[in-house]
Amino acid sequence: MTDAISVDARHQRLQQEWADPTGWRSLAAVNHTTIGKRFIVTALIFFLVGGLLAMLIRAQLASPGSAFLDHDLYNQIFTMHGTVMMFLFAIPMLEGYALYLLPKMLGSRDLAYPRLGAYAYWCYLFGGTILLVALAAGVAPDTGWFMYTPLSGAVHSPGINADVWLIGVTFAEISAICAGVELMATILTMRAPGMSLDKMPLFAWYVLVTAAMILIGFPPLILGSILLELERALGWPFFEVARGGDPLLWQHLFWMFGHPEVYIIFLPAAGMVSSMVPVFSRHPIVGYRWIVGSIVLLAVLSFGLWVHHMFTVGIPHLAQSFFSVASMLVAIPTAIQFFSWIATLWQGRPKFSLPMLYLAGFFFVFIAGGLTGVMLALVPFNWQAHDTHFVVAHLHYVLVGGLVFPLLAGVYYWMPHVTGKMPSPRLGRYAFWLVFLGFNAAFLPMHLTGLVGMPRRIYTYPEGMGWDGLNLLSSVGSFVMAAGFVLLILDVVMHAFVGRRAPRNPWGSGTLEWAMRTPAPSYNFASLPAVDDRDPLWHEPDWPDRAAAGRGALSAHTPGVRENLMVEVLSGRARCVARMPGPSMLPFLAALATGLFFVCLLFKWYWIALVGVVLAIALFVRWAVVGGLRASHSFVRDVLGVSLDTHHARRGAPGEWGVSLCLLADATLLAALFFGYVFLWLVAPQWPPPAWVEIAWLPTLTALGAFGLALALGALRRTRLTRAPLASGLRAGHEADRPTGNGSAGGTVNGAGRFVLHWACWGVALVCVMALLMQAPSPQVHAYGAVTRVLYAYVLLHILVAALMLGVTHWRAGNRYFAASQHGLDARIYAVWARYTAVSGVLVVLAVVAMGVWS
Ligand code: HEM
Ligand SMILES: [Cu+2]
Repeated sequence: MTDAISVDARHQRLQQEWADPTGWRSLAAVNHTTIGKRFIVTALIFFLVGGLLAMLIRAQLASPGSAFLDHDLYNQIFTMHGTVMMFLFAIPMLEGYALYLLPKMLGSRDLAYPRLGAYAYWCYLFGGTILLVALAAGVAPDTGWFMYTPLSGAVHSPGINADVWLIGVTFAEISAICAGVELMATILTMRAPGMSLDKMPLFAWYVLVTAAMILIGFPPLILGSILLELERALGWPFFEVARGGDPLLWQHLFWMFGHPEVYIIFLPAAGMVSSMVPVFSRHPIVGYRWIVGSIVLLAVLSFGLWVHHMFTVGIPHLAQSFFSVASMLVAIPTAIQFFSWIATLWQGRPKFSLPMLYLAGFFFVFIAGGLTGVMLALVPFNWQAHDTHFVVAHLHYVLVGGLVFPLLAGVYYWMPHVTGKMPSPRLGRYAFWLVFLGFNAAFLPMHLTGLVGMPRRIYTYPEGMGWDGLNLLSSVGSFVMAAGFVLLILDVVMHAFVGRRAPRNPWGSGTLEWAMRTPAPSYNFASLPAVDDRDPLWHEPDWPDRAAAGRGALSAHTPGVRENLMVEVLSGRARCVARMPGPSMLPFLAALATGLFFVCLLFKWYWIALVGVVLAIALFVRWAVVGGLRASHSFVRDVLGVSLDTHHARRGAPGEWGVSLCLLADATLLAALFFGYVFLWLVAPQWPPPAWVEIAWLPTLTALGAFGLALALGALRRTRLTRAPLASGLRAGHEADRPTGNGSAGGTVNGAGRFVLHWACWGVALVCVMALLMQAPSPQVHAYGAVTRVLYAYVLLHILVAALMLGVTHWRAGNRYFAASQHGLDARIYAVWARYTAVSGVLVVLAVVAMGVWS
């Protein structure tokens, strides 16, 4: 049956099934190819904005005493340059590449949560727009991209500028967290059959580690932003010394994010390098396992280094030595990767195509940045160079070397994939030399201006400091570099239209993204043949033909249904068939509602903000509840000779992965909050003020009891309030057919009774935590009251969400015949959240009691 229809007919059908809507309905698009491209194009626009701001900076600094920009505007410009480049260009650009490429490299048809990907995109776009509008209105943030308190506090930055940063960036970070969840779940569960973890392309490993780092690295900053906004808007003094706070808490929270951020940017770019080097060496990568080990090590190390950004704030010497040594250790895993790349080139027969030229630029520039990094890790040197242009030079060698050059190599390498056209080697070469020479002319001199004492973030400088010539050179260099970028963009855009038609797999790559027509079809693969090698296209050159002819998994196509294969995490053995959601306006609308919430916060219209929250929740619930498949859709499918269920029926469904990964990020946020609690306790004097501490035993103990009960109750195993036959064998598309044979009374009573107990648990917990929150000391008077209230509010929020999820589970169990409810998936998802809520609730309550008892 599989070969019954022609390759082209199969292509047509699938192309239609998976294509995104057009016209204004394209707002509903969810396909990863579309979302990835949107991310990339939007990030490119932000790069151009950031680059324009850089040009303004360099124009101002070109000569001493320049009056081109005044100090106020200059502050906004360098802050926005850094902010735009880091949050709106670097991270989203890499996410865009990953979202576009990964399913194709993994032999999958889409990402695990197509609609979440769309929501992530809209959050990113709206968050970034808030920042750009503020820039145009002249109220952009102006306290530097790391927003140090107390400068960014209400006293020293009274305007709306700092709020724009806190709110716009947090909005954009929601997008990053969504992308992190999306990418991690996809890599772990959705691959071609047989692709075990150690046969994944290296790029997937890099992105897997990066996604985990996003989930662990971003929450501290999100927390910091929430706290700072609470301080600015409501006067809760987390960072104010006079009222029991500490400005260094901000620095810790910021750099717990900020240092890993550098690796979050570098790793996917290094992943691109690891994808290209073997292709152009015509040799498999040398030391695959070493590379995997080194990126995991790099990720782990990077969470223990943040204090090296704070060597000058007055921390104990022992701590300084520790963080200094740890910082230097990072050179080891980085070097392992470099040696692997060099060894691959050495053993292969390198071919110097255009992308290789850019990779050579990466090698040179990034290593130079790494070396100045080791210099800065030496504490005495750091004291000298801190906050000078030496640091500006270092960070650009690392960022431009470690990110921009690999990215440009990637642009040329994957351009045929996206456009179906080949780039021009000639223009690309000119562009390279302009960018490369311009970059070095711009940033090499900054090492020197820094060493002779030019501080960063000054809008002008007097004549005769010995900085004039070097600064002029920097400025000229940066304009040459800008010309290079313009040429490159022109080249790519032009050749996308008039370029030579690209053959299939033009560079002779071994990975699966090239096993398809170009430009890529909406469904990626007509079927998924098994994979048993790291470079399938080298070892099984007929893989693409087998896929196209339907000689792999999922070749039987049911109209109106998008199917994808889920595999076992380690072995890559086929596990079940995932039914993927199609286009929907809900992600767009939900992001709009989220945006309403954030914009209202910005203008302090708290009542309307509440409307935004309610709207967003309503849309999310609709998204989760109504979009669900009807029970009659579940069926068993024969895949490569094995029969597989749909995903609902098995543990480890996408929904379970989704909540668990969200909770990973959530737990890091709580850990950061505990860090703040303990930090203030240890560092701030008189903390907590003894007169304030009073333990309200009744609600405390009752809350503990309720959480304990929630844990003891266990899962809602029986969620079917009425029984329906397992709908195996039923054909899809009959949503209306209600299973006949109504449930036995036993099932109903059992199920309903369980629900009542769960409801009671959350009801009691809610009342108790509410009481604790109200009784806590005033948040405006002392940081102790403020932190305690934030802790309780955290628990309260989780209880409310648990109740919401319980409501959804309950409703679906009683009213309709949803597949997720039938197979207990709703209950499993709810159980994950409920357990987390109970455990975190216990921890919070105990932490407050502990501090009360101790002091
Ligand atoms: C396109 C070429 C670029 C040029 C000419 C450039 C130039 C500059 C200059 C002169 C400064 C120092 C401003 C000051 O301290 O007064 C700066 C700061 C900065 N740049 Fe760039 N830059 C470029 C690209 C990038 C890229 C690609 C990134 C990141 C991906 C980046 C991230 C930053 C950051 C984070 C700061 C620190 C901002 C702050 O101090 O708050 N830059 N840039
Ligand atoms: Cu760092």
